Amino acid sequence: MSTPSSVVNDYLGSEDPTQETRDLISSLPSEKGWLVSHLYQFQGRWHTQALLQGLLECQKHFEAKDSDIILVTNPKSGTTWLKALVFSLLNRHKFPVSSGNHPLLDTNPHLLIPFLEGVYHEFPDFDFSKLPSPRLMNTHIPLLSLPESVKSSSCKIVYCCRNPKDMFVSLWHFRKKLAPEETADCPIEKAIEAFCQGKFTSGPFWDHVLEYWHASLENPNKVLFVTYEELKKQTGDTIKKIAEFLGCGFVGEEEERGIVKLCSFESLSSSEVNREGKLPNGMETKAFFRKGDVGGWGDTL
Ligand code: PAP
Repeated sequence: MSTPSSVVNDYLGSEDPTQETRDLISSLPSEKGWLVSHLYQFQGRWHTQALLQGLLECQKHFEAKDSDIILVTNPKSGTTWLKALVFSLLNRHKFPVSSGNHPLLDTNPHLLIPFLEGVYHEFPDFDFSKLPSPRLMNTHIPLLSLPESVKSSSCKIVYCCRNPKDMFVSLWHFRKKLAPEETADCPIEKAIEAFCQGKFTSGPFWDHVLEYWHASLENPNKVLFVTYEELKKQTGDTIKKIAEFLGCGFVGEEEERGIVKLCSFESLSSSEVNREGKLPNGMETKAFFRKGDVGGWGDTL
């Protein structure tokens, strides 16, 4: 059985990198991490060893199609929620939200939508070309490190940003919940300092956000920029905005209300699969649901 720290190792800090990654990693700047034991700087951004390994495989092998949809976030910025929302939106005719047997009722959103660099890390030979069209995927990869085909194709990117204070607190609790032994004694002051220096998965924060923000201004048909806070305040309107951007047709009032309810924090976090389930790597699904608040960072440190 996986222990909490081995789960984190599976997810974030591979024990067994390929020779190519080992050679590359040995040449990169590295820092002792606060989330995992070490972070590595590649193309100016910080990565865990495992996700860097996945990123390199992704850069080498992923071929984007014009019909692809890629959800991009900094970690702990609404990934799980956005996955649930866009999955329900795209599949609303195949799986009507009010049908009572929707996949989200018994499957964690992370199992419905592949995490690009995570899959490439765990299964470097995974054949993405076999996924049904339109392929829906997610990533934390910074814009400048995306595979070339993502940039040159007409695939669509939905980017979700969150207030960095809430994001940091969420990441801090996520780490604490999983308590990797090697970083358990890192005080929060040190973690905040490291976070502000951009030292976390896919950091620095503002580089990640601003690159996608500028891309959304330069190419609004390719990149849509939304925020966690906007999603919280106006979930229905934001779903409609995403639907329009993805060209997936008119969303009726009832459908919209059904998606909002099905994907709400209360609904997702209370289902059995998200209270007691585990991902294949052993990570508990409840680790992705804590408070789901806006601006709660000050109360929860
Ligand atoms: P990931 O990037 O590792 O996949 P992600 O889903 O972005 O994680 O982050 C989890 C955060 O989203 C948690 O925030 P918190 O720690 O501040 O509470 C989690 O509670 C929140 N979250 C998950 N699902 C929802 C939802 N349906 N609505 C609102 N917030 C949600």
